[in-house]
Amino acid sequence: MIRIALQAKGRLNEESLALLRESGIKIEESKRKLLSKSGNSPIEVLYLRDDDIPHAVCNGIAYVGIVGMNEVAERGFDVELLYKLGFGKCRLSLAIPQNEKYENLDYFNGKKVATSYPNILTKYFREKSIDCTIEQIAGSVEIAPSIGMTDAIFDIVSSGGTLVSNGLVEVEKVMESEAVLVGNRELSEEKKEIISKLIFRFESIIRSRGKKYILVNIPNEKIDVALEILPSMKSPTLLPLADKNWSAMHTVIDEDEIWEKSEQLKSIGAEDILILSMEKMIL
Ligand code: PRT
Ligand code: ZN
Repeated sequence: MIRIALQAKGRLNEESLALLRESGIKIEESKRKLLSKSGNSPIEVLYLRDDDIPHAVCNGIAYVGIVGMNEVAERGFDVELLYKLGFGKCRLSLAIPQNEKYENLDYFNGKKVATSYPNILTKYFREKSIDCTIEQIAGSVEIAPSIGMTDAIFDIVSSGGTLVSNGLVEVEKVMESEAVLVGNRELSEEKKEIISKLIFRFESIIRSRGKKYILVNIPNEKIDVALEILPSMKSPTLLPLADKNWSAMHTVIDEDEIWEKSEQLKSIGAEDILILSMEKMIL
């Protein structure tokens, strides 16, 4: 049995559960339970606050966990980084009031910074030889400068909207973060095997994100040009059509390229372009 720690509620909860569900792991969706067994796999889910996940994985209460890289770095527990999951993307940045003049990191010498991530920031300032006072606060970090508590903040930024609405401007990006799968360092071979199967499923799902399946009919004399327009994982599948002068080409493309590639294909005489969603990409 593999116990996986997930955030009980919050920004990572839904996508973490979706990843398990898409991996074919059925989990009872009772919100009040701390521990939920899968009905069809040797997996149980332990719901925790994200702050507690690195510790739970490090001491073996859970064998693996899904948590933001920022929490892993802040807590400092020795866990193995198994896989980057591509969601919950954000950055940890230093921000100062908009009306302040900023040239470089020396700005922070002798200043006070509010943050919920004191360990990451202490390490950063130490490496950069900046002498700055760090005020640890649990939440609403962004209001600290406006109430005169600190000169600046160090916090998670995603769209940047929170900074703007609090009259702050981002001046230094200290680390990038995303949700990661972390593991306990002393797992049995049997558990490692179950986890590597889980990672294989996660990979197949994550790889297919942002990709589409394209089917297009091409006149045979244009196949070479179409191959240049549609490079693919190996090479596109080509199937003859009933009309001997035409072939169907199937391949995978990036979602952002759909319109540009479709227009290029149309311009060389391609017809009947179908774009389909992709669920999993197993290589
Ligand atoms: O209750 P629990 O302790 O489990 O949850 P939490 O409140 O500590 O964390 P939660 O659910 O807010 O975030 C979980 C994780 O999501 C974080 O540790 C990050 O890894 C990741 N993440 C991704 C974010 C954001 N994006 C994010 N934008 N976490 C927080 N924010 C907040 C940020 O603190 C700031 O207040 O959103 C605001 C900034 O957003 P923008 O878009 O305005 O820049
Ligand atoms: Zn938290």
